[in-house]
Amino acid sequence: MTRNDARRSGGQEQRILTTFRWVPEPVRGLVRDVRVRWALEEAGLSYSEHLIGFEDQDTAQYRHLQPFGQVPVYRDGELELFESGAIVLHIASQSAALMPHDEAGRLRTLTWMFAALNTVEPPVAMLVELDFFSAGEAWARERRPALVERALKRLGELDRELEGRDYFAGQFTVADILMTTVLRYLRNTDFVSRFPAVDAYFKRCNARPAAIKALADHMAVFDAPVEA
Ligand SMILES: N[C@@H](CCC(=O)N[C@@H](CS)C(=O)NCC(=O)O)C(=O)O
Repeated sequence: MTRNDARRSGGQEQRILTTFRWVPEPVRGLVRDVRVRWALEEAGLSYSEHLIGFEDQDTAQYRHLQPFGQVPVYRDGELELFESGAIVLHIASQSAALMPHDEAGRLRTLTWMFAALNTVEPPVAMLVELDFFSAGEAWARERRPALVERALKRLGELDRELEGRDYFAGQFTVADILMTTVLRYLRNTDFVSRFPAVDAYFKRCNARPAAIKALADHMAVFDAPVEA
């Protein structure tokens, strides 16, 4: 539920998601605020948006909230958080829809959250950043095959892991939000579709109503007139 939905219901928002009001077309849908929106939708928690521009990233006020000048930033009442993983973990701690109650299930979920952010995201992000920002460079053409190989290796490992199960931690959890948004970075390639279990998983997660709503709300920001 975004600011506009909340306004319609007359709500006063204590949760505020800060993200960019504009990003270039090729990265729309990939900005990490989508993770937070998705987690909030799954948890049924309403929030409002605070939109910033690139010119705000280096202000002392913003660096106080986000030391690296990045998005997303999230406020929940008095609590200010940065790092999308930490933010969705906080949201998951408020909802059984995102995190099992039992300790073994919670630890399985944490393990797969770290796997998404620490083991799968780096090789995928390296390849995608190269394709987005350096595609025409001679050095990038030389470097790319090794990065492709690394990303495909990870996808193969995920594929084996997903055989015979729908989600990484037994049931749908916040770890699947992180993993799906990482896999989405590869949307300009056919890599995900080469691995049947990963492909089915990716489609299964993206088909969730909360995922669809989160992405639509993220994209709606770029259609809105820019406020003076
Ligand atoms: N590890 C951080 C990464 C945040 C990040 O890279 N955000 C991007 C948008 S998805 C950003 O703000 N890029 C602009 C910049 O780094 O200056 C997180 O997960 O929150």
